[in-house]
Amino acid sequence: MHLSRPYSMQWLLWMVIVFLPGTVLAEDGYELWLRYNRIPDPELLSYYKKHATEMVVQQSCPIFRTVQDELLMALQGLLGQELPVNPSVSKKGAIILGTLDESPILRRLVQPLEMEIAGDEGYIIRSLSFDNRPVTVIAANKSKGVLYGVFRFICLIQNRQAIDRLSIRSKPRIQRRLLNHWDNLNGSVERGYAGKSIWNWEKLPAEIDSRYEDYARANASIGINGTVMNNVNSQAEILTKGYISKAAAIANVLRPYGIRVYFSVKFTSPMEIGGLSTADPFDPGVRRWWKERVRQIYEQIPDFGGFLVKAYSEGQPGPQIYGRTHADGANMLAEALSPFEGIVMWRSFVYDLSIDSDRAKCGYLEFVPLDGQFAANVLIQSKNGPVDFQPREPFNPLFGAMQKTPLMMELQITQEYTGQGKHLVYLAPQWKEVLDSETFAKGSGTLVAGIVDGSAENHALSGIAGVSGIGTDRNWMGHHFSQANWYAFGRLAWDPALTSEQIAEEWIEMTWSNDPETIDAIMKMMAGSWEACVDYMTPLGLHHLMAAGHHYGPEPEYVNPDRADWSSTYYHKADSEGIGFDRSSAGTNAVNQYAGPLRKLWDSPATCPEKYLLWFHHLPWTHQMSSGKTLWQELQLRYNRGVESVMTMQKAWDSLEGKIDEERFEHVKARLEMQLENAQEWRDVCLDYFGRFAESPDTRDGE
Ligand code: GCW
Repeated sequence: MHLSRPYSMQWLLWMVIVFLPGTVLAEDGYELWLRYNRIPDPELLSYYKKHATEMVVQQSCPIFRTVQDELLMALQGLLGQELPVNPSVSKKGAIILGTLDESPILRRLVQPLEMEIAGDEGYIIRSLSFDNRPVTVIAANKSKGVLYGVFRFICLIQNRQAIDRLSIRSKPRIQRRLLNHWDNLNGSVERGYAGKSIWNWEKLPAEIDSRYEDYARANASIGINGTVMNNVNSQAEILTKGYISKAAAIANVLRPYGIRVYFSVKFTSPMEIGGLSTADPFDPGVRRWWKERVRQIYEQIPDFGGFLVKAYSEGQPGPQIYGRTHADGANMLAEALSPFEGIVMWRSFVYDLSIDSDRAKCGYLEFVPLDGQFAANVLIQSKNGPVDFQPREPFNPLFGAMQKTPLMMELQITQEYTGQGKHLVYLAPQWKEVLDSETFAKGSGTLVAGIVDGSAENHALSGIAGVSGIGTDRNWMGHHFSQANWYAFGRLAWDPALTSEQIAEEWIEMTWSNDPETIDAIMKMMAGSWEACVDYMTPLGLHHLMAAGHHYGPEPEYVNPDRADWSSTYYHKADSEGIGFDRSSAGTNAVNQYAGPLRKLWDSPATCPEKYLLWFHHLPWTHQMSSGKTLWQELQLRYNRGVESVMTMQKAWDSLEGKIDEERFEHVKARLEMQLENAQEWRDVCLDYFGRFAESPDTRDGE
C-alpha cells in the first residue's frame, strides 16, 4: 500500500488533533474543502462503513497512486477506518476503481458504450452487484477520470449523500480548465490579497514546498487541469533555462493530479533574453528562436500546455510594434507549439482609445475582423465583460461575434474589484449571469456557455480561465469565503449548467458544517452577497468608480491627468443633467456590438434591464424607475440596500457562534465588520459625490 503523503509531519499532526476525543478542532482553513473530519453520527458512520469496506484496484501509474492515496486518506478521516487495498473483490461494500483497459473486473461490470460517452476525463460511479455482493464502481477511460470520480465520491460522503444507489455519469463540458496566476517571478502577486506567490522560485528546483501538492489536490478535486504559473504582465526570464527547470520541478508534482503547466510569455522575449534585434513575427530568426525555446521547454516538461499572451495592452509589447496583427503574433507562437500539441491563449483585453473612444468597444473592434485568421491551436481569451472584471458587466460582445475562433472565458477569482479578500462576495452568481446570457448569436438559444464550451460553433478546442488569487496565507485566499470562489470556478468550468446554489451547498457542507441550520444561514449569506456588493459599490450599471491604482475603495471624483479611461468620471459621466455612459445608438453605439434582439432591448432605457441601465444610458436624475422612484432616489435606495445586506450577513454569521470553530468564526466576523465599514464608506462617498449633481435633495434613506 502506498501511503506516502499521509506520513508527512503535517498529516501526522492533523491525525493526532482529529482523533483526540472530544476535541474542538482548531481550523485555519488550510484544508480548504478537503476536510475529512470523522462523521460524528454513529448511525451514518456505520452506514458509510458498510458501503466502504475495501478498495479493489488492479492497476498502477502515478495518477492512479494519487487516486488511491486520496480515497484512503479521505475514508480514514471520515470513517476512521483504513481500507485494505485488494486486487479482487472479497467483501460486500467493496469500492472498485479503475479504467476498463486495465481492470478485468470492470470490464465485466461496465458497458464499453457507457465509457465511450464519458470521454477522456469523464467517469461513472455506479452501485452494482458483483458475485451477489453490493459494490461501488468508479470507472473511467483514463486514470484522470478515475481521479475526478473519486473526488466526487468523497464529496458525496462529505455531503452526507446516500452511496448505495448511485448512478452518476459526468464529464467536463470545457476542455482546458485553468487557473491563471498573476504571480511575478520576485514572489509578489499582482492583484493578490493572500500573501506572496506560492511558487518559491528562489528555492526551486531543489526545494519542493509541500504546498504544491496540496494545491494540486485542491485543483484536481474540482476538475482544474491546468495552471498558468506567471503573470500575464510577463517577464521574459520565465523562458530561461533556469526558470524552465524550476517550472519542470513543479510540473512533476502537479502531473499525478492531471494538471499541466503553462507560461505567460512576453512578446519581446527573443530580444530580451535571446539577443535578437527584433521580435517581428515575420522575421525568420525570431520564428526559429521561439521554435527552439519551445523545444527546450518540452524536453523538460513533456506535457507542457502552452502560452498565454497579453499583447499590446497596458504597456505589454505586441506584434503591432512591427505593423503585424494579433493573428500574426499568435500564429507564430502556435506554429512553434503545434508539433507538441501545445496551445496559444491570446488575450483580447486591449483598449487602444485611438481605435475608439469607448473602451468597452475596443476588444471587439480589434478582434472581430481577425475572425478566421487564427491557427487551429489558438484560443482567444476574453474577460467575461467588455471592460474589466467590474462587480457587474453585461457579457463581452466578443462571445458570439467570432464564430470561427474558439473563445476562452477569463473570470476573476481574485477579488480585485469586489472587496479584495476582505469582503465576503460569492461570485458564482456573477459568473452564472454571464454564462447563462443569451447571445442570439445563432438565433435564440445560444448561451455564452455554449460558446465557451465550443458546442455552439463546433470548435475542437475550448477553455476557461480563472485569475487565481491564491497565495501563501494559511487559508490560501485571504478570506475563508473566497475559497468558495476557487471552488465554484472549478465546478462551473466542469459544468456551467450547475447552479450557484448547488455549488454553494456542496462547498458549505465540505468547508463548514453538515448542520442544516448552519448550512441554511451560510447559504443565505452567500446567495445575496454579490448583489450586495453591486449595490454598495456600483448599482444600476455603474462601473469603475474604484480608487485609482489599488481599486479597493470608492473614488468617483478621480480624474487621471493622462488617460481619460483611467478616470472614474469617464465611466459615470455624472453632471447636473444626469448620470451614466451613453452606449446607445445615440451615444457610442456599443450596443450595436450585440446581436439584434439584445441591441433592440438594451438600446432603449424603457426596455434595458435596470441592472445595466447606466452602463448603456446617460439619464436624468429624475428618470422614472420601475419602482416609481426617480433615478436619484433609486440610486440611494440601492446604496442603502447594499449596506443593509451586509448587516444582515453579519447577523446571520453571529447566530453561528459556537457552531463554527472559533478561529475561522472570529476571522470571518472581523472581516464582516470591515466589510460593513467599507460598504458604508462606499455609500457615503458615492452619494455625497453624486448628490452634488442630483436635482433632488439627498434623501439618504431612499425615501
Ligand atoms: O484588471 C486589470 C488589472 C491589472 C491586470 C489587467 C489585465 C495583469 O488592474 O492588474 O494586469 O487587468 O487583466 O491584464
